Amino acid sequence: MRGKTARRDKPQLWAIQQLRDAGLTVCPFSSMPLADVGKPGREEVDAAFWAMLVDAVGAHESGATAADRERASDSHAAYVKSLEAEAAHADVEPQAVDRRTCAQMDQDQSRRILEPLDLKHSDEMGIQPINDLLELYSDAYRPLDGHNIVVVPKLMQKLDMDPVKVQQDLIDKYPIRKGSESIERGGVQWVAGNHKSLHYRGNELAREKMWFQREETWTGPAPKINYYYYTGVQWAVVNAQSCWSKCAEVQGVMDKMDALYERINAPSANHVIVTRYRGEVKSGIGPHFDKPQSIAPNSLITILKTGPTGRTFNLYQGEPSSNGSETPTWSRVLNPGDALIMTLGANCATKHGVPIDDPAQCGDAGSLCLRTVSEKTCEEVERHQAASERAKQRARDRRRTPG
Ligand SMILES: O=C(O)CCC(=O)C(=O)O
Repeated sequence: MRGKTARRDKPQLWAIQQLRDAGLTVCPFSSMPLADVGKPGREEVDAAFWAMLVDAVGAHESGATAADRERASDSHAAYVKSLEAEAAHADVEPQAVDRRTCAQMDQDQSRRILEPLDLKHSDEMGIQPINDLLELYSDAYRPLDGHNIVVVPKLMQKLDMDPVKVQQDLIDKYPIRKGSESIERGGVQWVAGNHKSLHYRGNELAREKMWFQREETWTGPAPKINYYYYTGVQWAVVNAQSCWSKCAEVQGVMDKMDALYERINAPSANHVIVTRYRGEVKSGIGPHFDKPQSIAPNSLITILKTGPTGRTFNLYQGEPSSNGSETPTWSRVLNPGDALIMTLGANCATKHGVPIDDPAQCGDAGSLCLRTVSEKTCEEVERHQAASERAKQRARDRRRTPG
């Protein structure tokens, strides 16, 4: 990319993605974090980022003038502003985009991200671990023909884990942060669906969550945060993530799962999201696929079902109908201890969800979802958190003084 030849109004996002894929986390010219390009609804941010890059390169070329440097400085400021506006938007805009448009943008954007990653290859890499699981457990099966997804009934019990006790101990031992209660950075805690940092486009989530990573968070000489990007994730909630060595229940599960992953030659997971679906409320998760931006291409995604009650689990193929509704191609109750394990490729080629059943018919349930995801430095996370806070403050100020 050359400053005077690249068009600043024609973002070449693949070039930025290539730098990120090569392991670069900041722009070598501007020192700004290299953007996670191509997310749905980020066209403005992406365009501002690209313009900043082109101008920054221009300002470093021989013969650059004071005007070139000034332009670079202006576009740097414009990029920072666009990030802040985006962070504010995420919190204050209620239902700005309808679900179907969102789903379509997700699909389109994932295809763009996945093409250069050669997902077919990554799915092929995943065949062996999936076949190994089918061989290890005679009752394991593929729920969808032609996809690298396997269900292993009662995997937790087979590995000497108790899915009911794991969930109950997590509920009994750790605090839950609700509404606008503060989150203890790096502490083991639940975050309620009504917590402000879990709101998605102004709506409460119908489930509760905990986040864990393999390594220490926020401490040590070069602390890192394992970051899993999903639609609606807010920077503030990253503080709720802790190291699983602080939580005997998750540590116990991960010891067993590490050994299993090693046996089937799968890259070990470094990130776990615990979800609780309360029996007394309508709780679940709609059809979705895990967003691939931050997930290691050759890795597995494992969902371990916990809690006292089984819940229906749906797999979907194909596009939603014209009214946006989606019909599952596979639908079955997954019982406590069952595991559903899939390659990133299979995840992206399908959708999955836990339908919002009639609460009268379903009790407390939950899951642990294991992934292998990217990492960010704590400074990067703090920069994003500060920008997001500033933007929220400005949005609040604007609401107080309209016009
Ligand atoms: O809880 C489950 O069974 C599914 C969880 C899930 O799909 C997710 O967290 O993305």
